[in-house]
Amino acid sequence: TNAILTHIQKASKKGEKILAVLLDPDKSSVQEIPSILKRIEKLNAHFIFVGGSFVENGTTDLFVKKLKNYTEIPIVLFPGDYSQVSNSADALLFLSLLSGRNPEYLIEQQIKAVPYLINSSLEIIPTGYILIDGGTHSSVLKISNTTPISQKNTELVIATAVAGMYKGKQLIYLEAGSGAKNPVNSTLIKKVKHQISIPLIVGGGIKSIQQIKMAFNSGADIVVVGNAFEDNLL
Ligand code: 1GP
Repeated sequence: TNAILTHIQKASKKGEKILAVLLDPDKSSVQEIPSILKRIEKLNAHFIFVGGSFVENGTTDLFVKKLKNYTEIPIVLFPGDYSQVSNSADALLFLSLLSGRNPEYLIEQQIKAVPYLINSSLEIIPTGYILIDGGTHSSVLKISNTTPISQKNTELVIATAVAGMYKGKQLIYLEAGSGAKNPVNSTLIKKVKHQISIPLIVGGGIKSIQQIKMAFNSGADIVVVGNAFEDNLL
């Protein structure tokens, strides 16, 4: 099925905004799940993204299964590498790091993921992932060994997003990096949104309700919050 993508596309057409809370199985313990879920429901988040940069093999699956015991909120995998797959999740963002020039994150990891995905019922959503300079040395940057695009280089960010759309990506994700000092700025979100006809995800360094609203008002269809949620700022 493609229930999750259809949901996102419909919401995007209607201008309905989607808040996603990112949980890192490496940072949150399974015991904390019930209380985490209470906070997520209070925030009115529509999706739970699960993923991280350094997650041990098997941890993701246990974590997702436990979440599923307690909630109906759709779980979308946002994997840091090919091993972070769980068939208990609802969907998987099949990411290509389009801003980078490292073949490992353009195609190698995707090929390595196939044995985990080929017989699964997970909904796989082709997603163009674009790393924007958030003013901090993020773990995406470290691990992928790629250069983020400057927030000032609007033309390159737009061209990368549009190329992703032409390549058949169903979503574009503008990522300032986990814990970014500077989230993706409002002008950049507006300009990218204006040039693409597929839903736009924005994340990295968003720390307040005000910043969430700003990203939504600029044109983000989905806003992702990770650290701010984990640090109890929301
Ligand atoms: C990181 O976009 C996500 O991949 C969320 O970032 O943890 O800074 O909210 P934060």
